[in-house]
Amino acid sequence: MPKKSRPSPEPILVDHLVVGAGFAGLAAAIKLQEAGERDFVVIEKDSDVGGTWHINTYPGAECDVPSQLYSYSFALNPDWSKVYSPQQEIWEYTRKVAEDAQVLDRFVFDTAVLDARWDASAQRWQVSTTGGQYAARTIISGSGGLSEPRLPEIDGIDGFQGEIFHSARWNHDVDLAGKRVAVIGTGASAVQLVPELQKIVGHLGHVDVYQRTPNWIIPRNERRFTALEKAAFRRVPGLQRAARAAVYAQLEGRAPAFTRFPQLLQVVERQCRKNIAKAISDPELVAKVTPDYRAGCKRILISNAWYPALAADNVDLVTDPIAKVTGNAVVTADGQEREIDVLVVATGFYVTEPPIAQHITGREGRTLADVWGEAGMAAYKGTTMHGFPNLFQLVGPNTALGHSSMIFIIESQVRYVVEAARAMRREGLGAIEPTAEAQAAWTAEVQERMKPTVWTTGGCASWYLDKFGNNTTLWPGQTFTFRRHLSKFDAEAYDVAALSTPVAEEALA
Ligand code: N01
Repeated sequence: MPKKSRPSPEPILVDHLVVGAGFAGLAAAIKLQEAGERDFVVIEKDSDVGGTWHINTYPGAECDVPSQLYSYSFALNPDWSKVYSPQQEIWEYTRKVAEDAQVLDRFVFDTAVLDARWDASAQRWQVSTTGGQYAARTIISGSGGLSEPRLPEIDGIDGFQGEIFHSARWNHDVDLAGKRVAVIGTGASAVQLVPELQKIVGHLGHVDVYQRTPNWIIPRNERRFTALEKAAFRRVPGLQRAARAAVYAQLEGRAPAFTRFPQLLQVVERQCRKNIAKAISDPELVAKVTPDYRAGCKRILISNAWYPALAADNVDLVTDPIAKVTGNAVVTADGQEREIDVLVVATGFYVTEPPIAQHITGREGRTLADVWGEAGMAAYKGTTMHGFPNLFQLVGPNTALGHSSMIFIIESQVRYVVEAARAMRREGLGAIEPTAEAQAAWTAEVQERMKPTVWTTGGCASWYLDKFGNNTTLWPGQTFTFRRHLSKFDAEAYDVAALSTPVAEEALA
């Protein structure tokens, strides 16, 4: 059974403290264990494994990356029900992987990091959590790029009298049948949930969708796997790996269009226009949903249901800017007031200012949020930060993708982190941190490669960009290049210090 969190007066000494039990933290736990690094604890603020796939339970939540690739390379699943798996199935997959790997006894749930400080004399991170204190040689943070909901700052929203919730905190206790619902936002989450909502509210209810910027949306090539396919995946050696490799190659083939030749994305725009034309005949609505920037500048979405939902009788797409929210209505800049019972905010997450950074204080007494606040997020190889010894950030700066599966990136980073942990043990190192020069050179190279990308040149404002206008979110290249960069732990790029206190040998298996 997983451990329950319990406040403890004395810090618990661990070699590795993994933060977060989503895809990243779980992979770290499994790979640390495989490497014989058995002295670790995973703390998770939620009540179970799965991260975003446990928390996001809004109707219609599914993955928009094919699950053959949106799964661990070391835990293929022959039982995916369809090409793009639903949330519940992905969450159950993470749970099963954790159980099969027998790591759950190292997980402490319902426990959040309050404060983490580097203690140079002990060469440990002193970490306070809602469940007690830890003193850890390393912190491996898998805290998630899309975990902290961003609520819109709209005049009067706090005074709304009806039910209000974020897409990532769906309130299943609210009966939506026959209700008048407003949805603010038209990103990946809204595109999945609005078509379901349209059915749930039914012909007695109504949905107003408030769109600030339209997205390019291609058809979803969806189909269920047959029993025969599943049996073949299970029994024919290499078949599922080949299917996975085919998906990988197909998605990877798209990367150059995003990173070097954005004009190629006009092909996607044509596909999207056809997707619109198939479902919407009203020219005014067609104009409203057609973006005026290059496809790919914002994440390209996939859906067969979004445009038909917008064209339905019980849905209105509102593009006038929201002026304010009153006790029972949303009021737009043109003065129109639309009464509602429920307000759903599908307005995304804090991505370029991750909240966990406020809780981590490095070698020079400054928080990661302070350091990143000055010039934007930066990390050597997207993983380690100058001034923050022995801290590893999974899904760190410039590691996210616009074209493929994040699980590939996560596994690349986890391999690097485990290599670093082994090198520290082998070489008797107590502290490692990337040199300022190595980190600056890496960041400069990434930003140089960002210049021709569609995210820079595509003519849109996206959450990929920070307040300085820099894209500190996405990896501007092929995923195999990223993996190659992280294929071995490069100690020469690091300032290292010898261990000042012995490490318990029994920590090694
Ligand atoms: O959030 P978003 P999301 N007033 O930030 C609008 C992943 N994901 O939760 O475009 C009015 O994309 C905002 O408008 P604009 C995926 O990586 C994956 O939908 O900024 N509107 C936008 O329309 C995705 O990219 C899956 O002009 C406001 C929306 O809210 C990421 O999560 C599924 C506003 C926010 O869109 C985030 O997606 C779902 C305001 N004040 C999500 N503020 C998979 O299938 C914001 N908006 C894997």
